[in-house]
Amino acid sequence: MDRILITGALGQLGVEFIKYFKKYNLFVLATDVRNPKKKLNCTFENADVLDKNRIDSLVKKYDINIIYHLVAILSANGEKNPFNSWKLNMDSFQNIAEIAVENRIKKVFWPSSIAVFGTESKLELVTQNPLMNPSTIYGITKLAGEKLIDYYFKRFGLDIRSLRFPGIISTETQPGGGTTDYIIEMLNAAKKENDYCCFLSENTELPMMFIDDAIESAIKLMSVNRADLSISGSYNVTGFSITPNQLISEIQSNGFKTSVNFKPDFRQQIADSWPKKIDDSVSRNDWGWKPKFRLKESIEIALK
Ligand code: AKB
Repeated sequence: MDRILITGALGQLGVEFIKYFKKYNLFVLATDVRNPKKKLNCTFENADVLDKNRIDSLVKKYDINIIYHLVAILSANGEKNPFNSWKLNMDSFQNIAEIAVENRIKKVFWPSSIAVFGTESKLELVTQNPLMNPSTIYGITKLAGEKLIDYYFKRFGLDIRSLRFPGIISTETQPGGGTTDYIIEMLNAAKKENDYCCFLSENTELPMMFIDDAIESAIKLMSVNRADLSISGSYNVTGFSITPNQLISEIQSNGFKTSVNFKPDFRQQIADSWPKKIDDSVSRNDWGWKPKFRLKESIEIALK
């Protein structure tokens, strides 16, 4: 029986993973440095993943055999304090890897990101293995993590599985400090009939994915035989691509009024170094990935 530890459990992905696992009555230990604002439907421990001894003792105490390690400082926040971002993103990754090896954890899920790509990655349609020159410290930590996944698998047989997530559209928990966050901010502004000032220019195209697809993709990847996986780093996945202007049209066609003005800031440069579209055919071929939620449907649900 799987006994799952989720780190960074109160973030955008964590709360949705908890909901998913609880549907199947699995044991979940959620950890975070924050305390939950409302009661969680699972065991919770306040714990800092940088404190290796504490996480190690929780893994032993709760007899954990699967880890979803979701802690990260995202792209835009990362640029505000790159040293701190490297420390949190990499030291937490290393702690989890060591704990996983020492406690014979069956499998680890760790999200990578489209931030691993860069201006040399042929951004119109980014394939699985292009040249990668990430422009942010966040992207650099994700690329370093991808290399470590491969190394730890060959060196210790540690089974870490990973997806390069695009922007995630969630309705319950907000993202924090990312470059793709504009999409949720604009949707929320439309729902509240507020004006919105967009930090990316109107035609900036970026790949996105609806939260249910993000969760499904991770669960599916975690469930297949390792032998079927041709990639030992991280897989491309995507739902659809969208620009702020297309989002405005979608919001309006759902009957909402929007008043959006554009004031691109430092995040524009980050977005300009990221893919416009993602080729996820290797995921489709290796483990049967197929998104369920397309652009129109995702925006419609997010506006409810
Ligand atoms: C970000 O914008 O930093 C994240 C990501 C694409 O990894 N949402």
